[in-house]
Amino acid sequence: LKGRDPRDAQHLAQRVCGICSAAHASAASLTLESAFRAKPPSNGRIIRNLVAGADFLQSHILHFYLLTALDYFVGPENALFIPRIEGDYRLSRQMNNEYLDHYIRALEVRRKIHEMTAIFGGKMPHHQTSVPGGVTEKPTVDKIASFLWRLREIIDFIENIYLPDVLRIADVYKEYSKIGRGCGNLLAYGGFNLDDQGKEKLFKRGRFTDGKIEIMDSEKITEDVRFSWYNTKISGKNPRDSDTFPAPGKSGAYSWLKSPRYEGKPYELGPLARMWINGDYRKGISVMDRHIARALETKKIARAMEEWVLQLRPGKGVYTPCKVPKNGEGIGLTEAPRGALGHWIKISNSKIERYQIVTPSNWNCSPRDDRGEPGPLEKSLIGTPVADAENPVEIMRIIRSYDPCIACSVHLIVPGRNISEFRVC
Ligand code: NFE
Repeated sequence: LKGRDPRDAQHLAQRVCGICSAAHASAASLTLESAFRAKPPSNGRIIRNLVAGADFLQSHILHFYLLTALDYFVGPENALFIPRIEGDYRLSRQMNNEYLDHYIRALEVRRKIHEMTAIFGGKMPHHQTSVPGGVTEKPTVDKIASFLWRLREIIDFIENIYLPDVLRIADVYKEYSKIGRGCGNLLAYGGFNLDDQGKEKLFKRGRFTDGKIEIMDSEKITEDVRFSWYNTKISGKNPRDSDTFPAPGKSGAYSWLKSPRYEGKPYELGPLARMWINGDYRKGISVMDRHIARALETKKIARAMEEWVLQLRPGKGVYTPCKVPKNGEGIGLTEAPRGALGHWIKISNSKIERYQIVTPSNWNCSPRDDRGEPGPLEKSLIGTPVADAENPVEIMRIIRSYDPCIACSVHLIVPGRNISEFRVC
């Protein structure tokens, strides 16, 4: 991003990821609008919400069926599903077959949701519609109808298949409502603007610590790097002033992630944090609470999208013209499927001088900070009883409850032992 025209940011920043790219488009657009002092008109705001909302739906359904369900049900004996970690799989044969059927249906459901993104965004991933000042796609009656009929089919899947499946798993694997708690602090930037001033949001901004809901002030966010492979001189800075100097092989370091902290403390981000801070779900903090909150959130967003799409006004504007300033700074705080997402920009001579991104998985999977305090996911694992060290299924279930961006590449290694090799095709 450095040295580029700032208006490239939302296209380049989306390439951070193929799953949560729409969230990066939203964050980058908000960041540029804060630097350009621009606001989108209602149609622009709503189309962005619809595209971001579709990204949440596909991502949460992806996570449950394709990334974590195989921690709880047994797939068929073919190369797609084996080798598997052996474990205490408890579903009856009939339930197991139902989950397999739903796993396959989830592929089709995701395809339809990608089509919803494409209606207003041109394609998925890395859509084209979001620009500072609004969007490039105009609403028409055709597009609204196309979006809505797909959405209604998706809502049917969410309410009658996904949510009941999650609740059944939570019932069968009851003790997972007691383990994997982590740091116990929750934080959300808030997301999905419900008015053009950005005052009211579907999910509120805030944090939960020591049993209380508190305000969230982005100035109190810092990034530590004592245990990360980055030059230590950047440690403890706010992302606005921070930088990224790789230091591979740094002594004592064990991660390429930095350690974002709020007032020096680790915070868990994600659907459970959002739903908790919003007052929508406050049962507990555990593996199953994360899954349940994620499924309930999917339903909440889908139902809200049903209202939003009908608020679009064909024939009205989608974009407010704005200019790149010679110098300026901007910040964009929003929500990605995996939690609060922040972008920070500094513009000099109408070019990007500095661009920092702090992703939610970065908070959740962060290594120890400058005070030696572990990140949320690491804390969740410490002290977890593992029945069979050769097949640590408990560890996999805890890690994937966070839906880390690394879910498909979680591998466990034992120091001193050879890394296993698997044939994948
Ligand atoms: Ni790659 Fe992402 C989400 C972001 S990473 S999936 O959601 O930002 O935490």
